[in-house]
Amino acid sequence: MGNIMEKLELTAQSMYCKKVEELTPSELHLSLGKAVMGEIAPNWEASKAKHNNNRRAYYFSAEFLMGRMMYNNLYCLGILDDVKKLLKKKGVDINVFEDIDDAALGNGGLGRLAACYLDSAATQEVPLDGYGIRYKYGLFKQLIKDGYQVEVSDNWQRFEDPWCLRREDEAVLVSFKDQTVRAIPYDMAVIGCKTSNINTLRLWQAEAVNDFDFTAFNDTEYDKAVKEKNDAENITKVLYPNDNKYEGKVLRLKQQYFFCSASLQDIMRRYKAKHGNDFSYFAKENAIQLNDTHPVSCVPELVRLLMLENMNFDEAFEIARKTCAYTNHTVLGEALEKWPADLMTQVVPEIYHIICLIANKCQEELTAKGISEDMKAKMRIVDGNVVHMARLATYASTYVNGVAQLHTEILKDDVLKEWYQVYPERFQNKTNGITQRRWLGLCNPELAAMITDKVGSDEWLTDLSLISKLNESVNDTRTINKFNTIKKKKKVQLAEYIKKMDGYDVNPDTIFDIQVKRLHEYKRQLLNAFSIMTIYYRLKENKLKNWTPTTFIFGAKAAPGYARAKAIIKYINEIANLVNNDPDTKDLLQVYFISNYNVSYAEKIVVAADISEQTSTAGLEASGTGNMKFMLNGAVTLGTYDGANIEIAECAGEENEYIFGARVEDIEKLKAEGYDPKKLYDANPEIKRVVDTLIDGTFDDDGAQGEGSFKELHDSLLKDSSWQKADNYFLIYDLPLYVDAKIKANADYADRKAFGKKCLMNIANAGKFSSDRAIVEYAKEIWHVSHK
Ligand code: 26Q
Repeated sequence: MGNIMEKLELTAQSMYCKKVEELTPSELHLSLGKAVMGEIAPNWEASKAKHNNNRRAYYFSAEFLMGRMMYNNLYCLGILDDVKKLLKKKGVDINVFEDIDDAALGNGGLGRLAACYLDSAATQEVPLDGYGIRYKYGLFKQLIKDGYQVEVSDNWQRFEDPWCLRREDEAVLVSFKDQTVRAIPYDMAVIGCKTSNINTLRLWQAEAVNDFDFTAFNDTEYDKAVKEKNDAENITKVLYPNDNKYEGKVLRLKQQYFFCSASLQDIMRRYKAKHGNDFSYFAKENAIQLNDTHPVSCVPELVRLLMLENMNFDEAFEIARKTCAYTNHTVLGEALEKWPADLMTQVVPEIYHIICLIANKCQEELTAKGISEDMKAKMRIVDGNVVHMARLATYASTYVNGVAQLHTEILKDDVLKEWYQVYPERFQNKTNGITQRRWLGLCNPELAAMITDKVGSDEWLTDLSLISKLNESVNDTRTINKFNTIKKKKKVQLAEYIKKMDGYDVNPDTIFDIQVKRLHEYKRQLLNAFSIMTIYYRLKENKLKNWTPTTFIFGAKAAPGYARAKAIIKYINEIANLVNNDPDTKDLLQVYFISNYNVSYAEKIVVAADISEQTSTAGLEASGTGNMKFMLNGAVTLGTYDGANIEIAECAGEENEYIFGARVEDIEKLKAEGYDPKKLYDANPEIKRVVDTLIDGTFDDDGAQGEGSFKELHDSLLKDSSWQKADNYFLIYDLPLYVDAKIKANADYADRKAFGKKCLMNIANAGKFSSDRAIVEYAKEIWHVSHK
């Protein structure tokens, strides 16, 4: 500890010629970061050496949504409180680091899961290192202007980055059809909690091969040199802002191949230093986890690299298949990657060629197994001009897993049905998890202290199953009161934060009903909006008695090209404008759309919720992980039978959640019968009234007089289009059931003791949802590597 402060003083002096108390926030951030890095260097070196001597695993992911590193690293090192005190002595408030942007190198669930898994692997001493992309610009920052989303670029590196070491000496070359670039690794230390183990996240940055001395060239050469530099740097310039949507862009394909090739060359180099050219141990020593299909070019690239070592195709493929495993994160058709063959030929012809060899081998193998032509056709990896990445990943993997029980079942009997029939032994479930260090210990120290007190130690920080001891106290009035007091405190803190960030005056004496996640039709933020309008009209007409005042909080980024999602943001803001200013309802109902929802905002929000909104159409949310963060912090779930909600309700008891709406079987039945939302709408005046607020002038549709983006939303609910059925996500069917559930939750809240017990039941039974549990399952059942 003393060491860190001494190192900090020395760094401040040598870098800035300043005393610690004179540093600006960003200087302090850099100096303290560097001091921490110096402190952990010996443990990091030792962990690397240890990993190198044993079977190990790699997590390949196009996204790592790490969030702010400073507090987390100090926390995991066990020195956060001490550093806070020592800085305070110098008159520095540790909160200054809130001004430093976090690296948002991910979109949402998939990227955050990767970050939680790295954290858990480090803590559980699983030899797992991450490989990904060091985007110059992460996910855009969101402003709300006049109710609309406005995107601003995220230049996170302007604060510099003390957590990454540039490893110039380990750069490699990556070649495309008409371009070769340098891949420079940046290593981030992933610090375990209560262990000396430190893992590595290696992120690759693209740079030009030739660092020209520009001035030495004439004009044409100069332009050429600049072009080469720009073309190279463009590859890792920006994160694609799509969540759960495939987009077939050349640059995206380049990003994927770029980081896979660089990472594999890195792994091969390390392997060759140990074993020379004998690759017979490769699959015994290395496991690679593919985080969705984004890194699936890893398979043909590994085959290519092994063939360069004089192996034949069949041997090389056998090694690749034994090395890789694949996690699927979505069942949405529009999210499954299907790359046009001609585009692949344009960018990475050799890879496309190897994919064709794999596709042929697969068809031959299926023939040998006696699979029918009909089924074989459904399993083509290359089908005409289309390369099916999920099929390639499934064929070329030891294991395939879904991310919640229901999701895995849907993979087995729907999305990957044929593959399950032929290769049933490959399929596994690995229900997602979250790290309790960031998502309870760090973001809710008040609740963490109460839990430590009840459990008898803070061992739950590294073994969340111990939290079940809290079950003994769920009926205890004093414990419930204590919990309710803490929750209130977190609501006050959130209200202050919202005031600071968005300028809204939120009343912490109301129920906090919160929906924060990426904006997507299937997640049904619009359903929530409709339920609020339904309640608004009932309140105005005195049809709803005993309503406890509620604040509805939304936070969501829409992909910049997703017009409907952007229209939904505007619609929610229009509702906010109406109900927050209506004297009849403003003390009963408040609606706020907070801007720029991200990991740091999430840390303030999930701790303050009474009700967690998880309203996806049944069968469509693979798992969800936000739901787990709310549960762990003692919110009840108002949600559908979908993804991990089902397991959450199973663990906490269904009577402690508010589960509503059509289940997967119901949806299937509705589809088979020919679901007609127009009928329900015509038959139910309350539904009609609310849905029609999209077109009847209740709200301003951007001056388009009922012909703008709200009209398009209205049409999407009631009219079939060439590409989608009316009400594709079953909002109209679920709305009445949802409103009932919401009103029930509101009524139950009034009994502060009974409701507090429900919250405690959620906390006490959240043990399963630790990413420590998940990562140890991966270590044992998929990677076969060691763990604590
Ligand atoms: C693909 C191709 C081209 C451009 C973008 C993409 C792309 C990018 C991100 C496709 C999908 C994603 C993100 C998917 C995602 O976040 N899925 C979520 O994964 C979570 C972790 O398993 C689950 O909890 C969520 O249910 C799931 O939606």
